[in-house]
Amino acid sequence: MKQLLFLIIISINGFSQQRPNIIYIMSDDHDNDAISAYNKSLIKTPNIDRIANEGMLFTNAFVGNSICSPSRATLLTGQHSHKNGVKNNSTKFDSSRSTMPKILKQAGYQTAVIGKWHLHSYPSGFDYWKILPGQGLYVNPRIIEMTGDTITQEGYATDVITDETIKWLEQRDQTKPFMLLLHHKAPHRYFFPKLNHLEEYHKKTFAEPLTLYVDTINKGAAWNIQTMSILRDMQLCSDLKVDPAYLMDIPAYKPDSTQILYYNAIFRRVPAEQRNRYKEIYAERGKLLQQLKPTGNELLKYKYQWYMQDYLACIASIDENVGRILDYLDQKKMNDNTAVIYTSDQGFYIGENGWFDKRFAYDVSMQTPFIVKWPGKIKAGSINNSLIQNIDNAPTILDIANITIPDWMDGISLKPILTNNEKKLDRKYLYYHYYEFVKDHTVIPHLAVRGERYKLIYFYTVNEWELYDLIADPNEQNNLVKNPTYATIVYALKKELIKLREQYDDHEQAGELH
Ligand code: SGN
Ligand code: CA
Repeated sequence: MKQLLFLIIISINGFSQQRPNIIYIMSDDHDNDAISAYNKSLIKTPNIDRIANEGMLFTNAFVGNSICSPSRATLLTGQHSHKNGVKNNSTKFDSSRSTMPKILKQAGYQTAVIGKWHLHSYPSGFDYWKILPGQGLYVNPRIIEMTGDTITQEGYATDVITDETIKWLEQRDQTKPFMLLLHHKAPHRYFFPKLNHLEEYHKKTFAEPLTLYVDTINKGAAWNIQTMSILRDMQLCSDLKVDPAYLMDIPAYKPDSTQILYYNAIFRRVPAEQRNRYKEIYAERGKLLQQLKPTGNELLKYKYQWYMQDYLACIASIDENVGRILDYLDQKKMNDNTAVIYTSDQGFYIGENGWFDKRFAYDVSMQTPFIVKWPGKIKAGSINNSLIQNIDNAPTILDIANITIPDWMDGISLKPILTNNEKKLDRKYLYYHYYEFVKDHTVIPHLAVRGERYKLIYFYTVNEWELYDLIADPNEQNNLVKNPTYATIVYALKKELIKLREQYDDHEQAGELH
């Protein structure tokens, strides 16, 4: 009897230590406001919402450098950009570094990455990978295989990436737990939807953000220099797919030769049997421009709607494909032992300040969706407002797998709060450092410290500071840095910023902080 009890205890222990599978789904430039679990006014995303309904939704999830390759290097290393070496989109990730997937693989996990990679060196530390070269293509995407060969896979990128993922799930070594990175290309610029979703979304009209028409002049150097304006910088022909034929005779709209090249490159890839229908839908935009010749805010009003129609239709595909993965887990009865994370590489401007793109430490772009389900461990439908950051992703994944987190990672594990929503993270401030200054969007490099209530930003190359009260002014419109009432807050936050730089060993000169 005693022996039987002993055996039962051993097997219960063994079961509880069974290592979970982890599926990390990351899309490219998916803003929180375009997920109905966060915001009901733009789109319904029932499948992404399933993750929230069965798990935990984080309302204060941020990145440390709001741009693609840096965010991906942070996912692999749990480190801020200055430590992992990828500060901008053009730096190659040093694949000899120790990473979260390598550690998992050494511990007996099967590891895979499928989809967008964007780190300029091949994945290492993965048992299996299949990646898009560079930014990737929406239609009939090219795919680099583990042999180094590049093939063309027919179909729409979001579907293709999911098909490939399901194929891998089927053929994986079933005796091992796995960690899979499923990285979508969508809804990244040039926001190209699948035809059935465009059919639906081009008829819709979307609520405008409060700050769509704000005057961004006289708000400081960074606001003046940026080229993120939907009105000025988003291209009718390449971004909004208006046939150049409609634009050539109107000087205000006339596309340059590069934009025409982009337009032709986009449509060349579209299957011949669908091309006419796409063109027919997009011709409505061209006809309207020819007829009304809108300019200024009137033009912005239309461009915003067209942008949202395309962007949100891309997200409809993502949501559908998230549903396919969740259904697969259900069918294979893998739900109970699989943690699923849904996130993006950062937030994205969808009309706030009249902008698109990201990069800034303002909340719209510094924020990212972060939703996790892990049945039996995370209480269904929980919401958590701790300040979390993408440096936490790698430590969290390791901790979910019961693997010790190396001390060189900057982030902390979220497992204690995932498994107990009553717990609070012991963290009051987040560190932010954006570096890249390129002709795409010309955002001035900056440092920032984000607390629960206030955010201090330092555009150090032009020596300009900004302070925002995130409760009184959540849209970050009123820079309080010169207001004497806030002098002590500015002083305290500067100290916090210096402390964070010391804590994370960011010793590179960045203006005059003291
Ligand atoms: C491209 C886009 C930019 C975008 C960067 C970075 N221009 O250059 O709008 O900011 O990628 O995106 S495009 O005309 O080529 O589409 S990121 O996701 O890789 O950071
Ligand atoms: Ca991105």
